[in-house]
Amino acid sequence: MTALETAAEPREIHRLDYRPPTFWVDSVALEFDLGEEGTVVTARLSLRRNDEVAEGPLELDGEELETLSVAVDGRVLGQGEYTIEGERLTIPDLPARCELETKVRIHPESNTQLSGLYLSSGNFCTQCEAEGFRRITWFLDRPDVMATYTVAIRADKQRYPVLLSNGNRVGERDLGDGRHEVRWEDPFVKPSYLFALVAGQLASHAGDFTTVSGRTVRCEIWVEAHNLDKCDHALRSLQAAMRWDEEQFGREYDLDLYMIVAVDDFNMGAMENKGLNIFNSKFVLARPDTATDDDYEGVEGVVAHEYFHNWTGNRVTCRDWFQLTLKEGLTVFRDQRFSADMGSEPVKRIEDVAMLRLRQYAEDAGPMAHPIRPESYISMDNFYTATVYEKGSEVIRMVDTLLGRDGFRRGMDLYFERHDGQAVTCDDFRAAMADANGRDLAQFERWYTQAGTPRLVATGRFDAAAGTYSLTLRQECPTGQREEDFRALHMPIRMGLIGPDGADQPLGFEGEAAAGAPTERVLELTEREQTFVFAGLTAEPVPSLARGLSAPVLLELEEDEQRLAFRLAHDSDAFNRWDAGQRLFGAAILAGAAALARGDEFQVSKGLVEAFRAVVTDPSLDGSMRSLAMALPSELELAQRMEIVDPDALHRARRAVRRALAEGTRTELAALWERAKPSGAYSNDRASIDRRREANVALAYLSCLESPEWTAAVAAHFDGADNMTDSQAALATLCQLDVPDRQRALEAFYAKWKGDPLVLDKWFTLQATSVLPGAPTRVAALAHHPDFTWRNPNRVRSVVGAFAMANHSGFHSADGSGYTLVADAVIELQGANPQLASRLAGSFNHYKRYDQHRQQAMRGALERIAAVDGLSKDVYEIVHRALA
Ligand code: B3K
Ligand code: ZN
Repeated sequence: MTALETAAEPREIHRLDYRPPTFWVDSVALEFDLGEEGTVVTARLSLRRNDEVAEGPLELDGEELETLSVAVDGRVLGQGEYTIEGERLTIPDLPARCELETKVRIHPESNTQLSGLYLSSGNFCTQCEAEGFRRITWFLDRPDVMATYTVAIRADKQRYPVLLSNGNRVGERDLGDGRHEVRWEDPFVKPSYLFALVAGQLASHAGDFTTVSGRTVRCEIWVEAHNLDKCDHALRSLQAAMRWDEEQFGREYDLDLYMIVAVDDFNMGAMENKGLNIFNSKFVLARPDTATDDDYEGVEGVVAHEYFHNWTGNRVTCRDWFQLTLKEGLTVFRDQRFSADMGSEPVKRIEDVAMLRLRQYAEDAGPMAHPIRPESYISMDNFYTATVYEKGSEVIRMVDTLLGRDGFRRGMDLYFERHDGQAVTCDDFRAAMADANGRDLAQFERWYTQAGTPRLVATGRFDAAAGTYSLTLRQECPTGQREEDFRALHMPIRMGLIGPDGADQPLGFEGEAAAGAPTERVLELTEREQTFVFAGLTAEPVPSLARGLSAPVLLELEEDEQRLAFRLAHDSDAFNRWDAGQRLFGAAILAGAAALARGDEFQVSKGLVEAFRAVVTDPSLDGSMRSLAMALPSELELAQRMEIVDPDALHRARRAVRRALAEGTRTELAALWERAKPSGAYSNDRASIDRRREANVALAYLSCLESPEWTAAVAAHFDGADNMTDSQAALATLCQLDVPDRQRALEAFYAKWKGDPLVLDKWFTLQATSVLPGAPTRVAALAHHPDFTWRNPNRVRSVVGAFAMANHSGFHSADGSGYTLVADAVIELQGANPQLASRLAGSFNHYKRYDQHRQQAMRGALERIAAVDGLSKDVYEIVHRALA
């Protein structure tokens, strides 16, 4: 028998098995006696039988609870009156209405999973989504059970002066024995996953927000006192998000208090608990000398995302976890739009699509492919995926495109009107959108049921005599999915036709009056294949399709280097300009990799260098756009397009293209650096951010020349930096160069920042992502550094995560040592922190796409993980899907 067959099989949950609960919980009263060695939780639930379900016992979820007592309506139940089996407490005979009181002891002090109640930097905090509340008390731990909560927290006054929970603070008293109690009340019904508690030594940076109806909301950012000077950006971001949601969606905040707490040990980015968000400190703390411009944008985006959940997620929540994209896809869409409004729309769109293609398209093409509304799971935590979030957002974006901005708003209004205070489904959302606009969105449901990235094959034919251009668009089954399961999707394709002069042509359909025709249209596809004929054209146009990536598809259109360079120079859609460049550079690198794999030489074409030069010098591009347009597609992204991935050839080809572009345009790059390099003191206005971006990308290219002159310039840039953006960029560049300045700069950076965990994470990441030879050995050494710990997820991700996900050539080192290292990490972590371990285990998901030798090595790594005794269900699910 193989290890696979002996491993105990965890239970799989199916979407179609949804059953309503036998009881509702109307209100919950919780009492916490927080202690250093064990915490006692008393829960009083007002239960009401669900009339829709004829009969059935009460079944509560619980995990790692020591049950001290169970009482109904004040009477303690005897042994025979209830059963506890595994993670379930069952009480067979209960009146239709009653009060259930349970008392349990839990151990936050030894909770390393960071789910439920745990300690971070000596402070208590919680994480309950998806199923962490059951690790705190017995409960109907499912999102369709919504209740009001009152909470009393008791703890030592010295050690835990600050005691927080959801809602409003309604009382405080001294308990006399060195302990105190604070009481909280949340008037809004919520599911258990939104419960939160924080206790510890914290200080707050606060400000006010006046809502559109004139109410004053107090906004508090809670951190360890030494971080108080890094909170202002988070506070301002919160206030901006509150205003934006009022203006764009008419959504006002509903409590008088909004709190954000930053904790260092957190499995993901942040959590939208009602009135008491808990954040990974990475998405709160920012000061110019510790956080980059990108970090600032990250804080703004995540603060906004969690705030937007107050309406899309909290006031209207999910009926069951299969509906997760109902709140996540929608909220990502809202935060993306917010960030676009705060900064640059095309830049934001490019960043989002780049991430979508890198992470989500890859997920869609591998063993974890699932529809945005999955059909089954073993561990829900494994389904907080790029597909549910980012593709989910793309699906909402298509609704917005199909209905128009006003129509979308009408749909949102109806959605809130119908479902405020309810736990609902993706179908309910779609129905609100359709009904508010008198539209049929039945076919659109297929985006919720079909997995994979559809291919859209485009062909165009110009008829010079007739002056027509026929565009045929054909939807093809996604790679890895079964042809018989694929049905045509309803998708909007935004497009234009570019004339020889570079201008968009009027798009008159054949048989229509050409006069006044728009120069851009949204074609609505509903069939496998459709042809659109445009008339009145005097010369063959160049099509620009799926502008702004108007549908999450893989667009396949034959375009040679000349045509791509033309679109890179002329496409009126900023996104498609960038995309043309990515296709152009990507094709060159892939052709180079193929040549190198055959043992041939390859040359970068003159045309490619000229196209690049145009980007470097184009006066119409702002610095952010220029830096995006100059960036070559990553090895990880290009690997997705290779038949059999050859990491070495790919790496060498990309390097060669980079160097050839730098050599061919060194004069222009140097001029760009001269123009944009730091001058005067740091400022964080948009123009300064743009300049920093283009300066740093120019310098990074120049460093490829490996000349003493430019290496010295990078070192000087590092030494002179007065902000983290420049400091990190310079150090990142040095980390890819085999020069003495690299070690010197790393030591200086460490000496300066060793006391700041978030900055130290950067120091680890820059080394873990260095592609210099010997990467696995260096990364193994980093994991033995005195500042490394397996207990802090940010630190683990900064070393092992960064290596596995962002150092393609290092992770895939031919000797397999990269795989061994990551598999060892998964095994090390899987018991203590299954969620973190399972994310890392996903690094092997694409092993089948590599050469035989690497495939075998990765398969071996997966099998070694699968053979671990008592493997956590999170890791089990990932590994078994990959091996299947
Ligand atoms: N809703 C949380 C994610 C919870 C993840 C649970 N494993 C953060 C967010 O999406 O806003
Ligand atoms: Zn979210």
